[in-house]
Amino acid sequence: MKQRALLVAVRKSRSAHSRGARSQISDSLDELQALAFTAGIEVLGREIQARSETDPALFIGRGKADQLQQHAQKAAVDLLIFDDELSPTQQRNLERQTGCGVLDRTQLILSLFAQRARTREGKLQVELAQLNYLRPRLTGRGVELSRLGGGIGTRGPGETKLETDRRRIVHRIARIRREMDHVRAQRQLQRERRHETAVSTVSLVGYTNAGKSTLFNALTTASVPVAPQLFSTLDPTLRKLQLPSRRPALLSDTVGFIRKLPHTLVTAFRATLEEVVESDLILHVVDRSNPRFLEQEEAVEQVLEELNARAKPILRVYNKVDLMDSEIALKIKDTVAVSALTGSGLERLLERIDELLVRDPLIDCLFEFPLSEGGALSLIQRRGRLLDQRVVSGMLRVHALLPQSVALKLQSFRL
Ligand SMILES: Nc1nc2c(ncn2[C@@H]2O[C@H](COP(=O)(O)OP(=O)(O)OP(=O)(O)O)[C@@H](O)[C@H]2O)c(=O)[nH]1
Ligand SMILES: [Mg+2]
Repeated sequence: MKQRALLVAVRKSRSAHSRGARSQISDSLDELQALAFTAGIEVLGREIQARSETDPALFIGRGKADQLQQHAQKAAVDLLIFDDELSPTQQRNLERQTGCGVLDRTQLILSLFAQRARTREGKLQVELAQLNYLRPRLTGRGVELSRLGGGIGTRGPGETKLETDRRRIVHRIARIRREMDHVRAQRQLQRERRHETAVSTVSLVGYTNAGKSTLFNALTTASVPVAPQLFSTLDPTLRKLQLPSRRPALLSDTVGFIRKLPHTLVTAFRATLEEVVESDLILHVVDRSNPRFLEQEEAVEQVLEELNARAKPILRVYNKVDLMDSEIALKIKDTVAVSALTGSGLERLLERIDELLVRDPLIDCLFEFPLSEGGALSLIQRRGRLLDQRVVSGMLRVHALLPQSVALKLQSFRL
């Protein structure tokens, strides 16, 4: 049977009168509702409480919690879903106070990911995120149960079990980490091999539902599943991209981002997301027809920042322009406007990708090394062309022609 839920949010009353805060909350709740829907949960309504601060024990006010409890009883609500992350204590207190199951946005996203993961790697990553989320929460409960179990120092029956649970989690986390390290090493190896064969890689990133997979299919004639749902893609896929210049390139499709993406997920999906960070070009796909596209862009940029990928060449691709007024679509500058669905703009996009993929061009560089820096010189000899070397006032001065990637490694010695 479908679970029935109410969505709950707190609006900081300091900003109660600003229309911005109101519409921001309602957008965020729209999205939470979409997440719930995707997870197969029926949403019956929303409750927004204005407060100056969230309550440390209940997140919302006690009166509001009582009201929710009555409401839940009348309407047979099973679940309360909070739009912000709850502390373990708040979650427990709320469950006790209202008699409903309580979830926060992070947990909802985590369980959605768990439902979606298909490959072994995807499943491991989600499990890792869940365990990391659970761990501090178990400890919190342990403290409380040990108090129930008697005086300080005595071991309550609950505590023993929790200790074993906790230890089991720690072990499992360590094991998954080892397996993921293995996966990462393998991917790294594959990337290096691609690097050697001078195949450029291009990654699609973007807000969930922006149309990444549709664009991926349109550009590569692959058939990755596409759906009007959040997080339809979790596992990365790689396909050959046919560029106008006929240079070899690979395109990768991957998991979408969302506002308030749980940090544990970003960390857990590192192996997948490294593909993005290490690609030669990032295509940031934006659903330009969404009235909230600017905020979505910003959320994606924040994640890229977290991944240290902001310095990469990024091309913004405004998608779904078929849904827009053609006047406005024409005014879009500095980005490529496309419709992955109708195919309009795709030729121009491929040309732009080609222009931006200057695969590791050679750079003329002048360096100054301390004489002890022998490794740098041998790197230059292996990977570039040494034009001149001489000692100038106790330092080794080197003139060389180097691929950009190598030059970057020695950046701190550049003159
Ligand atoms: N009208 C229109 N719809 C599009 C376009 N591109 C994608 N869509 C639709 O947008 C929805 C989401 O597309 P996907 O390609 O699954 O989006 P995604 O970014 O891969 O989403 P996730 O993998 O869930 O993060 C689907 O219903 C697509 O048919 C477009 O250019 N125009
Ligand atoms: Mg997708």
